[in-house]
Amino acid sequence: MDKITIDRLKIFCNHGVYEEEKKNGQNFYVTAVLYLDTYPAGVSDDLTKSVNYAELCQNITGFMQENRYNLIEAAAENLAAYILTENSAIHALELTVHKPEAPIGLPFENVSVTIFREWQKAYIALGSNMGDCRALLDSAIEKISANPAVRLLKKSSYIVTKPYGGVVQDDFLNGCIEIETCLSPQHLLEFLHTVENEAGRTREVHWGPRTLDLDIILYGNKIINSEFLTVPHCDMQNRMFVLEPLCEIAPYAYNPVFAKTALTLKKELEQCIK
Ligand code: A4P
Ligand code: MG
Repeated sequence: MDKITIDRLKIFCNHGVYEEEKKNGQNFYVTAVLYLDTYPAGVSDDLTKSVNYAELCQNITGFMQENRYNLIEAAAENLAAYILTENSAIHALELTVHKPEAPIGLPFENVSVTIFREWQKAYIALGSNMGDCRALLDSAIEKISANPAVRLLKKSSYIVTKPYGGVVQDDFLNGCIEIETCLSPQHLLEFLHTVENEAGRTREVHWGPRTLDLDIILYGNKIINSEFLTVPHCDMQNRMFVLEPLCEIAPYAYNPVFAKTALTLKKELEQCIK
């Protein structure tokens, strides 16, 4: 991907753990490498097709001066989210916050933190079999879309499905959405848990009845196997209630574990069920 680099933008502001730093302020420097497609601006010579870096420098300065953080990690994290959500042309960002005047009490040249954040496509499966299922799914999608770090791209129809997994319970209403997000997979999961909790979700029976279940089915081409998160979803290949809505909006969504598209997985599952 093409990039535009803003190198060491100097900003006087008041981040720091110590009271003196908050009160007196010091010079910080921000380096931002913006990853975007410069082709439309390159062939048209039209600023509106690119990122206006003069305006962005003003906005970065404003953000760093209007907000106060103890840590440069927090300044970088929040600034990255601000830049990515406010500038739709920027796909990814490498951001460095330098603090060369940090109160270390020893001779040193610089201290800095560098982070990389990007927009990624992800698929979320939605399910409900308690209460007003349709209203619960609609409200979940509304809440997800209201997060500035998420863009809703596509939404499947809802389908009524028989319970899967052996627990005797009511039928489910299932659906799937395609989003773009600059939240990391872990932060996306935490955010989805807050949306589940707001819908009155309790966790009593594994695979049991629920007001709202939000599962991350795919996140870019990432493969994640941590204690709290498995992506691609470890059972998506066996769940028609996931594959059917997913194929409606993204038949070519790719499962990097099986190296197969959603459509191939659905066809294979149909063969198994026959
Ligand atoms: N977790 C790990 N990977 C993921 C992921 N990719 N997405 C962890 C979301 N969460 C993930 O989930 C337990 C933990 O899984 C989470 O805290 C997270 O850290 P949970 O929703 O809290 O608990 P659960 O519901 O008991 O388990 P699980 O595995 O989420 O249940 P499922 O797999 O969602 O199955 N039948 C039909 N027809 N339609 C349905 O929607 N849903 C279920 C629930 C059963 N049968 C169904 C349906
Ligand atoms: Mg779940």
